[in-house]
Amino acid sequence: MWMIQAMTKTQQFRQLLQSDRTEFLMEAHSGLSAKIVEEAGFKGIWASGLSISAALGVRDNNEASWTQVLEVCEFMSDATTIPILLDGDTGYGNFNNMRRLVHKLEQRGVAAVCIEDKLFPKTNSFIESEQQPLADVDEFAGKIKAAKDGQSDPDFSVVARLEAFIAGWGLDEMLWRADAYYEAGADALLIHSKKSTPEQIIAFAHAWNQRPVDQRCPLVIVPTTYYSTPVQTFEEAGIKIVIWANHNVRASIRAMQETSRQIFQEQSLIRVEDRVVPVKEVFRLQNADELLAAEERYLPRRGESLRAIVVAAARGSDLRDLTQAKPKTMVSVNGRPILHRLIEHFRRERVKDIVVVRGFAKDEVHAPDVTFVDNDAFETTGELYTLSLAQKLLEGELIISYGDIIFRKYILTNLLAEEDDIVLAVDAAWQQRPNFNGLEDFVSTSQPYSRTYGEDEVFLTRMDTKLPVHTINGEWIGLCKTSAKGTAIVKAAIEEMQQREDFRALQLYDLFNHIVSQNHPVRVMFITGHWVDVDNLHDLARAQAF
Ligand code: SPV
Ligand code: MG
Repeated sequence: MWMIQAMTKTQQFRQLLQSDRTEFLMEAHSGLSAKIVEEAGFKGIWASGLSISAALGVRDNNEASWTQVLEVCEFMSDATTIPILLDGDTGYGNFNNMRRLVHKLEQRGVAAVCIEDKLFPKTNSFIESEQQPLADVDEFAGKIKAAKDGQSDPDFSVVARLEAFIAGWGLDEMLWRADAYYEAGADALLIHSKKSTPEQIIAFAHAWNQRPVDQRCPLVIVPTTYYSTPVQTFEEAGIKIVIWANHNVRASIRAMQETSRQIFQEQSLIRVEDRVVPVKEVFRLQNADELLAAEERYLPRRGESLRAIVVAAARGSDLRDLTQAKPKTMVSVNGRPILHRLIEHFRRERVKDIVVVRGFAKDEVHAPDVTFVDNDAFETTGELYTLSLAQKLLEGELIISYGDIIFRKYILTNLLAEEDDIVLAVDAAWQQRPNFNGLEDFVSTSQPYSRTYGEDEVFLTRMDTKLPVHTINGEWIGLCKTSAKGTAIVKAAIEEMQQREDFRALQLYDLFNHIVSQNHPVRVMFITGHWVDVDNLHDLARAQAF
């Protein structure tokens, strides 16, 4: 079987060093700029000391600690798939600091490090360079050796950077040092020059390339000052890698200065908006879509949490003294108010957002993390009016529930699993109810309940407290589930019904009958018992025994 093995970043860097063409590294100083470099098409990144320190707001004098630089490199490495060559200054100390640096860089996915033959703390090569002392050759060679001996990945590269030209020395000093560094194990040499022409580089390359192949390594250059030199010149000189060393930080400084200045002066974003990338581009660079997809996979589904609207405005006067000072939804069943039992059922399922419309003794209706809506006209209005007060909250998947019911958990579970737009839980065993009080929501359905054949096709035809007995197929238990589309149908129905003069007196069965009359199917999910609505002391006794 063929396996295509992706190259490691260290192997990729080696390939750049061994390329038969001149290759290019582009500067980056952060995860964001590194990503931009990769997207532009570069095969490698120069993690510039100048740029990283500038972006951190400090000088290029080892003011940022080596671990702070390492942190930046880690972000850059995480954000990209191409190799990073870190500008490791002087290695942040002696041979011992150097080998520890290599160890940590390997851990963070950095492919190579470049160290320069100066003294810690270093100064940028373009600042008073001729007063900068160079490292002792043997000390620096020892540092290279320690780095090479310290690496665990055989493909990790160490680039030795020669600063003799920068410090005012000539070709001989350069070549002598170059031989020593190569001898110590350097995988490449970075020849630095601050001239505005490439003459020093060309001269060095020319002399270096006279060496037998087994006594020389690839050359790297940084043409910041001799920027007008055509790349072809470097190619002809046999330069392997050209580093564009600081142009992203310089570009961003210009862009940030202009933008800040403009916004400050104009106190407006109007003329700036089109000159900056859209926020969407920021999200794209951050790979925000990947997180959204992962959330789908790993988080409880966002769209799945749904709302319940509990209609609980009625006093429930048949409960007599028990509802003297509080509504029936707050009457305790075995020590806990009915409302609290209901809410617990809801929350255990995916119904997290609970709205309670209260009316009678509203101050006695309480529950944690619930949104309350008040029907202060509860004495003269019906259930539909109560529900309509939560009209604005009618959106998305929804449970509409009475506030005085107790039921077995599976009823809610099964109802939530239904996929129809509007589904009612209907008790087919309604006749086993021990007493009737004239308030039952009886239903007629498209076909009667049957244990033997599927109920998928059973729909509501009518709901009322008064129905001819022979047409009754069950009793609605006060639980209705709607899909987002079903909720919209309910909402529209309420809006239409609000035009009716008798709207304030209407009940929930009027709502369902209206919906049916509009030819919207209302599905029936049959159950047989396992619920109680607490209307009177009789019901309460049954509920306590439940
Ligand atoms: C850097 O980019 O930090 C360098 C290159 O070391 S230079 O600034 O040209 O010295
Ligand atoms: Mg530097």
